[in-house]
Amino acid sequence: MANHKVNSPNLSETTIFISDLHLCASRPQITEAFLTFLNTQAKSAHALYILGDLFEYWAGDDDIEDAFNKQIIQGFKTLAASGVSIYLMHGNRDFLITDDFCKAAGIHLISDPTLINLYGSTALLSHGDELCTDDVAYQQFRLQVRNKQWQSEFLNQPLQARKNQIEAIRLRSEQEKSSKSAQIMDVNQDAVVSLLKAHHYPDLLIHGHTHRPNQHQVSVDGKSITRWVLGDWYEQGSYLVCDAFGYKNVNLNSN
Ligand code: LP5
Ligand code: MN
Repeated sequence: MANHKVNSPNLSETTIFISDLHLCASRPQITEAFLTFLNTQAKSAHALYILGDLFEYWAGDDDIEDAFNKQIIQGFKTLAASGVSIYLMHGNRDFLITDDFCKAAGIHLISDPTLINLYGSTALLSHGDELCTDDVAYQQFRLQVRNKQWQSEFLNQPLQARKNQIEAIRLRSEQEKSSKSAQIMDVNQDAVVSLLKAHHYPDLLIHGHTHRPNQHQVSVDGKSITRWVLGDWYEQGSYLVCDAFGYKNVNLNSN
């Protein structure tokens, strides 16, 4: 584990970060792994942060009655009832999640970005898609679908009609991604630096979205800031666990 500055830490506490689970009924193995994770590793944590893209996509909170979604909600509810604080940030797939889902699941919705105190260090949390500024087509799409007026018109349509449109956008997104370079779909360094400056040089930036789990050192005005990129849950689950002594990445299969 890396060393970190510590102010009056609770030595036994841990905080877990995950993102990009892309949960859906058609990937039962990862669903099973996630529900087991909630019932084991997450249960022994003080807090669980989900930094976006919990679901493959979210068409609106009127979908909380769906059997698959109910199963996930129940998993969170049980975890929250055991005393773990659960925080959820929107990703580019599930930004339509609102209070109904969060209340049912016992989750606190947090903004992107959110700055937290992590055992004496400052950690800035983000999904990460907004940092991919070279992906101009995506940023234009993002601007459109994050518009509140657009969202309320979209949500006025029947649930199945919304799902059909999202499936069509998903196909288009996959087609377009296949002709975008890896560099275009990564974070832009200037965007990272601007964000870190705007948030007064936190010790740590934790984000997901790019599915390129890694630890980078970013130099900003003479300060060295760690940028931690979380992995996705397509092949196997992984999570970042932090305590007063530092942080480490854990892959579920190698437990
Ligand atoms: O998710 P990921 O990592 O595979 O790809 C993202 C970007 N793609 C997306 C699209 C989502 O995957 C699917 C939509 C989510 C559902 C949200 C619900 C509400 C919206 C309903 C819309 C009808 O986010 C991808 C990035 C990639 O990350 C890497 O950063 O490249 O971006 C794209 O591929 C977007 C295309 O480049 C542009 C798509 C234009 C589509 C325009 C259709 C017309 C507009 C309809 C109304 C908005
Ligand atoms: Mn994403």
